[in-house]
Amino acid sequence: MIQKKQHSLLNRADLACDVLKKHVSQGDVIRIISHNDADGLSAAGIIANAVKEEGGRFHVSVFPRLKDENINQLKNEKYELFVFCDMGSVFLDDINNFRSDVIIFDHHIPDGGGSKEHVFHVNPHLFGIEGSKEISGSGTSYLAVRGMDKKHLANLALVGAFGDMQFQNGFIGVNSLILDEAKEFGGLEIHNDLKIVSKNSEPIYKSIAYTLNPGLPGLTGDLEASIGFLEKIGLSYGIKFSDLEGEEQDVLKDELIKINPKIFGEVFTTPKESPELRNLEDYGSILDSCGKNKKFGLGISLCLGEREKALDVAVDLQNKYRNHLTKGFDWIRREGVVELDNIQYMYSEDKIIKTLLGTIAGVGLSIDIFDNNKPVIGMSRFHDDIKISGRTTRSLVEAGVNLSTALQDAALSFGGQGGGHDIAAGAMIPFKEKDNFLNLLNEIIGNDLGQYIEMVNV
Ligand SMILES: [Mn+2]
Repeated sequence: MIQKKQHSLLNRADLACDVLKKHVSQGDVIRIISHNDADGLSAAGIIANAVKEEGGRFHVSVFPRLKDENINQLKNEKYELFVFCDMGSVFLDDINNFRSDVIIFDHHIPDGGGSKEHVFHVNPHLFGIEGSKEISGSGTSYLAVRGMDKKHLANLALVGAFGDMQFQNGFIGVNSLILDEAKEFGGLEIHNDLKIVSKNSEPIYKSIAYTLNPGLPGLTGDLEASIGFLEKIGLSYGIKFSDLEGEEQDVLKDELIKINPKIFGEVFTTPKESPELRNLEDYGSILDSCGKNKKFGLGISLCLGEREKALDVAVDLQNKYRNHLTKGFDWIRREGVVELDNIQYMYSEDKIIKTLLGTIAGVGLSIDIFDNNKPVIGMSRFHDDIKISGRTTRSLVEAGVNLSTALQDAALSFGGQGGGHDIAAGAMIPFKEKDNFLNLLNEIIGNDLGQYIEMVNV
């Protein structure tokens, strides 16, 4: 059933749809601006597909983060319609000053303030809908092209939702509406199966070792352990999961469920798609690799249906990333973390590991390579600064830990800055304050937990 607030969002999207259609029919080149992650690339892909199918033209630019200078430059470009995807809501004030029509499809919390007549702001938060769980940037973009008879693009909207980690034991809110349309118009199928990655395209030992969500303790990030595990249960490790006999698949299923029951659940596939992209989560991870490697055009091409060579290149990028991550896990298993009373931290100057510390921290907590009773802090040096990525567990958050405020407070004390979410946050501090920062953070987390510990001691 569609709720009233969802109706209001859909109505706003329909307005945007009319604007988009008008400019395409006038022959205007549609200027698309989007974010570099899986959600942003899917969002841009949805709009680009719709424009292309209507015989229109577009020009896409992708940014890791929208900056003032980007906005200023865009403002001076001579286009009749700008479409911002998965970003833009916090720049509403500046975007109001654009001379042409603008559509914003975003799901991040807006800055407040209204939009001028020529700015069409489509954002779930404007209608009381939670944009971090109920709809992604690509979902928001999709809502506008539904009205152009483009419901076959619903799959791509879910690719973005997966990329944004909006699937938590199911899709809710507007995402479930999009899911229904993907089943009806996009050929999407759902069945219960093992949630290991690249089942149709990689040998099983890689499918297992490269599975990050849900994590498999003892196997995730460890190719050798995966080979050993498969040999022990009598399966040949070098063939694809999809090529195993039914009975063999059942053996593997039973053994993996013993390690983590969450490894069995709903899997979303488009059977007619290329093997590498058949699973929507795999599709999202390939787009993510394109984004991380700044191959934005490649990501958009995939969304537009290009396969063969483009797909080979994208899969190579994904493999490169997976290789790096495996090396990162080898590194942390070998080196271990430094333990303080209330936090544990790792530090690297390696140029590859530096970029992976957030993922290693988050996934590491789910596969028991860290002490689950302390937040994990990743630190890496960038010139005279240290970049910090912190991750903790849901149960520590419930016990009082808030990494966002802890990292922010500790960083501000030493001339840095920080923030994020209670469970995952980041900061930047001057290099020379490394030890002072760690001591203060250790104290803050101790205080966060203090009340809880006293209660337990009583
Ligand atoms: Mn997003």
